Amino acid sequence: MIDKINQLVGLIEEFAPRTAAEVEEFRIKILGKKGELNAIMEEFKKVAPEMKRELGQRINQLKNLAQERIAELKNNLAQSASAVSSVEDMSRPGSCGTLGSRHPISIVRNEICDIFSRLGYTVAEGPEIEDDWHVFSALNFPPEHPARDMQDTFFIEKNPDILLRTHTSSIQVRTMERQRPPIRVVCPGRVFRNEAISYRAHCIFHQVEGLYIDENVSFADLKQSILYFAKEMFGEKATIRLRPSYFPFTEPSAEVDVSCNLCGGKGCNVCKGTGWLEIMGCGMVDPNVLEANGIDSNKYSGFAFGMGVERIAMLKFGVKDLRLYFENDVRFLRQFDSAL
Ligand code: 2U9
Repeated sequence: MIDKINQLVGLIEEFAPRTAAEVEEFRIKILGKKGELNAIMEEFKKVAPEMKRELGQRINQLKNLAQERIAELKNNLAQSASAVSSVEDMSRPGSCGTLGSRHPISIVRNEICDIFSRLGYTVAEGPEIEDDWHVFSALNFPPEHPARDMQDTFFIEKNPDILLRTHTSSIQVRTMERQRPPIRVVCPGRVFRNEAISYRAHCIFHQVEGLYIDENVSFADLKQSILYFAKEMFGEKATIRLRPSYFPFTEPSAEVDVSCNLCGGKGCNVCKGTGWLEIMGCGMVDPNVLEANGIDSNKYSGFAFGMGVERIAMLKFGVKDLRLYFENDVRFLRQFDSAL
């Protein structure tokens, strides 16, 4: 009997099944009603009393070993089965990371550039750290102009000729350096001004400016281009009005208002009862600017315009506080998914 027990211990220890079915078959063979263990128990009844104690312990050990080994084998096979199926099941749907949404400023900047692209404009970009010539002098700013003041512009302390651009007009200046007319370009980018931060002002904001230079470009061309832009951006019903203004780089200059798309021009709290919303500035390029950039002002004329992207996005999406654009709170950003 002791030989039979030792033989079964060896069998259990060496058993190496490949499937759960083989384990179950083995369990029945050892622990089942008609299995090896019960056969031993039958024989045990006939054992002499002085042998019972030692043999009883050996049988118990055999039973525990069989139960533990079978449980262990079942568990191992179940684990490797799930690992294999997750690697091999190529039909399982892929896991998809959560998608972000485009920032409202990017959405509106792209839309502005797309609208002017449809009128034949190309898009140009340029450096954020600029020099005095490209930001001020080439644009007809006199040396004593207040925009050059430290109160308005961020200068590099060691070299006051180097500064953060206050408008993207410097890109148009760089375009004129490389390209002869006809020039038709829109210039998006970040600009920097020494402003206190509030719901309606920030020291960093985004602009898109445009420049069109060719022979016989007129104020009528400017007005019609801006009207096309307004209708594309705010809807077919949009109309515009121009109010006289002043910029060093354009003459004549104007501020552009679009009819309020909320009240349809009747007057509401968004347009402060006027029926109009200011969207941009524009004008005919000052002949001094053309000449400073090597373009013959007797042969060529041009118009330019500039707008703040935050302002257009505020009007389009009804954003009331400009600081929201810079906080990157996902609850704010997620609202623009559908605008993609
Ligand atoms: C060149 C010549 C002329 C660009 C222009 C404006 C009018 C304008 C403001 C709108 C709101 C800036 O973001 S804002 O504060 N811009 O009103 N910008 S004309 O004129 C140019 C540019 C380049 C060579």
